[in-house]
Amino acid sequence: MKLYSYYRSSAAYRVRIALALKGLAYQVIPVDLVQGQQRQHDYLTTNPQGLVPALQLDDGRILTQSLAILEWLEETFPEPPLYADNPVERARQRSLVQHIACDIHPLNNLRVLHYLKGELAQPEAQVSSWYSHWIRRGFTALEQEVSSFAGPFSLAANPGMFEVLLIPQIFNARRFNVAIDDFPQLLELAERCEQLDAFASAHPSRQPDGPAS
Ligand SMILES: N[C@@H](CCC(=O)N[C@@H](CS)C(=O)NCC(=O)O)C(=O)O
Repeated sequence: MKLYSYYRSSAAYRVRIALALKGLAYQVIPVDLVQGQQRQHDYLTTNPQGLVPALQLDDGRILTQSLAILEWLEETFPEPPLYADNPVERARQRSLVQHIACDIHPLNNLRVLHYLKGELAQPEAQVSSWYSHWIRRGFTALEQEVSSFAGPFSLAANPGMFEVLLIPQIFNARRFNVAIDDFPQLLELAERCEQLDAFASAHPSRQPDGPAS
């Protein structure tokens, strides 16, 4: 499989974590978002939406939208599972996943920040305040949710789809200097995940197009 990715893209980071948790090999095709490669003709034939990630399957078919890719991975490679067996638990886990993917992340996407800075002429301080507001508001509710987990991770003994989404969102918060020290349960959960190989290997600092390369 080929993953169209950018090292700092949190949506691509999600997919990298899930691929690693499931032990699947893949090749990274870097798409430089800062240089605008996502809007160039070549990439638009892969994903007309001009966003990463996109996953090209071994037969050439292409999947886009990280949640759709993650659900496909879960259905196609069920081990180890990233959701609970129980339908009610699964619905609760999907709710946490959507909280991040639908209610936090899209508000702080690169093109949204560019629009605020460019078309709406907002100064840097206002844009940072916008960024921080939506992360902190989301994390306030998530901090409460995490306290009801039955073990150290969302799947009790193991991380699941929630952590696949949470860790990249925490990376984004740190990258943009959002104050998150007052979310200790989320930070402890992140620390537990970051000690696992699958999470460590998917980290932006370990990507072929990352700063160390
Ligand atoms: N809902 C999409 C969001 C993807 C997305 O926002 N990708 C960002 C990087 S995290 C991107 O490609 N941004 C490029 C741009 O805004 O021009 C998904 O989950 O795949």
